[in-house]
This record gives sequence, C-alpha cells and structure tokens, in this order.
Amino acid sequence: MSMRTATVERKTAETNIKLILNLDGNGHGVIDSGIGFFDHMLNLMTSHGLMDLTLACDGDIDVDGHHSVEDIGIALGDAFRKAIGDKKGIRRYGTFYLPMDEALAFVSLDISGRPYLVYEGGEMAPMIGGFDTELTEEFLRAFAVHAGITLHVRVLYGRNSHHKVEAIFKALGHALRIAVEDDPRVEGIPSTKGSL
Ligand SMILES: [Mn+2]
Repeated sequence: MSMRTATVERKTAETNIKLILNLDGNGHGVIDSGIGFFDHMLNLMTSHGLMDLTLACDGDIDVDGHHSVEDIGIALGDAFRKAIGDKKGIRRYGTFYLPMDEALAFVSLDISGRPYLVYEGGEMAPMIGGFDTELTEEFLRAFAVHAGITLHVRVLYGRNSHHKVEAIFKALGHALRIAVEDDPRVEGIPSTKGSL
C-alpha cells in the first residue's frame, strides 16, 4: 500500500490554513494552530495515531479560538477523507479506552461515510490555557462531518480538565490508527454493501 497523504489549503475571511496529512506516517507533527493548548492536543493525536501532520493556521484568534479550531477540524476532516481514498483493505472500525492519570476517555469510530458525532465530555473547566474547552466538541464535529466518519467520544470520569481533553485526543489518535490500518484479509471495501 502506498502512502495515503493529502494536502489541504483552506482560506476564508476568518482563517488561512495549510495542512499536509500522511496516514501512514510515524507520528511526526509540525503544528502551529495559533493556540498553544490546541497544538499540544493535535501533536498528541498525531503522535498516538502514527500519522504525520504539518499544519499552519493563521486565524482571527484576536476574536477567540472558535474559527481557528472549527476550521482546522474542517481542513483535517477534508484531508482525512482525501487520504483514506477508496477505503479498500482497511479495518474500518477503531475503538480505544485511554487513561490519563485519574481521567478515562473512550473513543469509538467507524470510517462509514455517514458523518455523526456523539459527544459526552461531561463537566470541565471553561478554559485550559488559551483554549475554550467547549471547542473540543466543535473540533470533533467538524472533523467527523468532513472526514465522513461516525465518531463517539465519552469521558467516563476524571477531575482535571487538561487530563480529560488530553485523554480524548490520544484516544482519537489510537482509534484512527486502528481503523485506517491495512488488514491483509480484507478483500476490497470492508462493507457488505460494497461501498462506504
Ligand atoms: Mn498535557
């Protein structure tokens, strides 16, 4: 299988994003979203997902982080959908529980072509550094819709908001890695309908 890569450039009045994604990478991130904590999260997702991600976002963070985080979700979802291509030979499903100290996150996803997000993050502090915590859900929705995946995310328990969000992004990386993995026993597209 050749490297599954995609490049996305997306420019609006609110954000200017350049992104290169390689699903068959080694976990290398070169990430500048404009928001330090969000860089930390995207680096973790990249590292634990064993993808390579180069990302630069010049956004209107003088307003707040909303446009940048949501638009990065859109661009990353578009890149994922382009990179995964015809979905031949992949495992399709990925599920992972990830502990981060006292917090436990669960991510289960299906590279289905049917975008859906179920998000149960629970209560968190409103801000983590310069990151609005509620933008976690906005990122996940934008990513799921544009990637064309069914995505379920839940924080089962925990106390520290940094740990909870970190557990989500690490779990997402692992679940994506499992789902995109080449399975030599899968013949063609892994669906009895013959398409995803
Ligand atoms: Mn951390």
